[in-house]
Amino acid sequence: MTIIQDAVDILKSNDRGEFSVPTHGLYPVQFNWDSAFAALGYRQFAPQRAVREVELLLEAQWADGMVPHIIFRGDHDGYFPGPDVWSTGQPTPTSGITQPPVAGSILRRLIESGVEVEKDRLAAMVRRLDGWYDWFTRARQCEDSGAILVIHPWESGRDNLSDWDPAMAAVVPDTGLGDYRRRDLEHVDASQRPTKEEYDRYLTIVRFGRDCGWDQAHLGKHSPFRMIDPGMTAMLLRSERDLVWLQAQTGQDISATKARIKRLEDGWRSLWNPRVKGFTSRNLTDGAQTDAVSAASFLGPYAGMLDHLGETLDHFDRIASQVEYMIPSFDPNSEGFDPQRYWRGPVWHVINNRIGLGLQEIGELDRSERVRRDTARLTEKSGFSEYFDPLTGEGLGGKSFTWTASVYLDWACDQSAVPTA
Ligand code: 9WN
Repeated sequence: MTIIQDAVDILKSNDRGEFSVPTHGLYPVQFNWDSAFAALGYRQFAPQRAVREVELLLEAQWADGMVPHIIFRGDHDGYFPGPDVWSTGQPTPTSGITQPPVAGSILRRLIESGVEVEKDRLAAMVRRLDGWYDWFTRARQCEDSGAILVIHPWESGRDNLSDWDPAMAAVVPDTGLGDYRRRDLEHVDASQRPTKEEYDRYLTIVRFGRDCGWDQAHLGKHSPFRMIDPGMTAMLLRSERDLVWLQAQTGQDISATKARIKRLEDGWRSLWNPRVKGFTSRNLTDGAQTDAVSAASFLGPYAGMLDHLGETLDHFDRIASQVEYMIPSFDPNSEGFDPQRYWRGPVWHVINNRIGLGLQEIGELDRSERVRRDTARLTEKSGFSEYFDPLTGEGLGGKSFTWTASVYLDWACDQSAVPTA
């Protein structure tokens, strides 16, 4: 009971009224997919607060349909890069890129579990989701394959994944960046965060976006970093399927969504890498496919895609026999695996949650239970850290994390112990 109470307390302490912060200090702003996961947690004890979290996130939508990755609300002074660096010119300042679109899938979960939302209000949210997903087809979809690309590592939500290394090495750091003060290192040990070389390149890509006035179609074609991402492709595909459900609830037309789903299914299939026998990323600039499995390689079932399931589960079992806690963000057998550095190996509750749900839905119950139990054990051993070492279970990065608490409450812990609203 006390761990459950701790999770609730963390959500309450990171609540800023109508939006939540991922954690106090390190991330004092609203983040896109963090907010979606926050709603999962609020659902348990404040269902209407959960709805408002998703609604406010969607209200930051740009005129072109994009829902940005950061919305600078409230006191955001401690976050770098701030609104002046992004310089997007939005009425409420935002970053200029997006993040994995899990908000719609979580909105469906709210409604399906009985949270009541007035019909017109829900319909407005569903239209915004439709606009966002349609934006992906215009600004982030590969014309030939239908897969989804990211134009900045931050867009993927998996910032310093080893997959991005070759494409990042090709980004020539802007010589005019000058000295800048990284605020993240005031909160987290440098050994657990991206390096200075990576930050220089992150900021170089931001400058490129700013210099083209955040013309999203231009960025999709010319950003110095363009990686086709199985994570983004799978999460968008799942969101589109959940959008069909939401559109049906609100009497909206589903035909365009259905057509987009077909393209995305082809896109997911195009990421199959026969050398690795897994779904991997690809550099759009030179066509090179990444020869390593990452946690996103296991998102097929979540996206409703069962192609090459046997080979995918073989990788799952191999990795499961190598680590104490599933699922490392990057294959422990691959060069570039680092169990402590951010997205290069650590376990993240949110990714476990999505993969675990997918496995459960297709009846892979032993494997989904392994993921769920490992997620719970991590928190029961090391609390509500941002991410965890898959070998030792040590909690890493920021502490008192909103999405870690949410996933624990909504899915990982013994559900019969959670008090309902
Ligand atoms: C940059 C907030 C965000 C998450 C991302 C995670 C990390 C930001 C950062 O924190 O990214 O976007 O400053 O490192 O990688 O997934 O949404 O929790």
